[in-house]
Amino acid sequence: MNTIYPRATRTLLVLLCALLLTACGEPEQQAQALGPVAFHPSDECHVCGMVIADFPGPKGEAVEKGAVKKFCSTAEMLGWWLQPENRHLQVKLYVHDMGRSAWDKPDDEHLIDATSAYYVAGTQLKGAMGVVLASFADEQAALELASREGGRVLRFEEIDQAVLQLAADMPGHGYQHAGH
Ligand code: CU1
Repeated sequence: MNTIYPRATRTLLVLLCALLLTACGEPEQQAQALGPVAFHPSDECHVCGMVIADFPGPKGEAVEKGAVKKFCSTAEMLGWWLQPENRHLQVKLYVHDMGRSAWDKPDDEHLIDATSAYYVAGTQLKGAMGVVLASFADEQAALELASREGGRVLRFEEIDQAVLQLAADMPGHGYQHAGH
C-alpha cells in the first residue's frame, strides 16, 4: 500500500528520479554541441604543420571540448584518428561535403559528420598530404565522382592504414608519414 511514504515524500522521490534522468542525458547533449568550426587562412595542419588553405580538396577537423584540431586533408585527419592514443578522445570529426563545394575551395558552410560520410579513394584529383579521399554527405554524389574520375566509394569504418598507405604506392603521391 501507499502508506510507507507520505504523499510529499513520494512527490520528492519522483522529482529526484526526474533530475537524475536529466543529469544522465547531459553528456550526450554536450557532445552534440561540439559543432564544426570554420577554417582560417592561417590555420596549420595538426599533423604536418602546413598551411591548410594552400591546398585544394576536402579538409578535416576534430572538435572536442575547448579544443579544435585541423587537418590539411581528410586522410591526415583519419590517419590521426586511427592512432590508438587518439581513439579514446571524445571528439567529433568533420569533413567538407564536396557535393556542395568547389574542389579548390571547400566550403566551411558544408562541414559534415565524418563518421557518416562517403569517401571516394583512387581518383586523380589533387589534394594535400596523404591519399586523396573525396568526402560526400550524399552517396549518389560519391558514386558519380567515382564513375567519372575512377575510384571506389568507402565508408568511414572501411578506412584503415592500408587505405591511407595507397598514397605511397601511387606515382605523384609519394608522401608518407614516418612514425605517425
Ligand atoms: Cu597535413
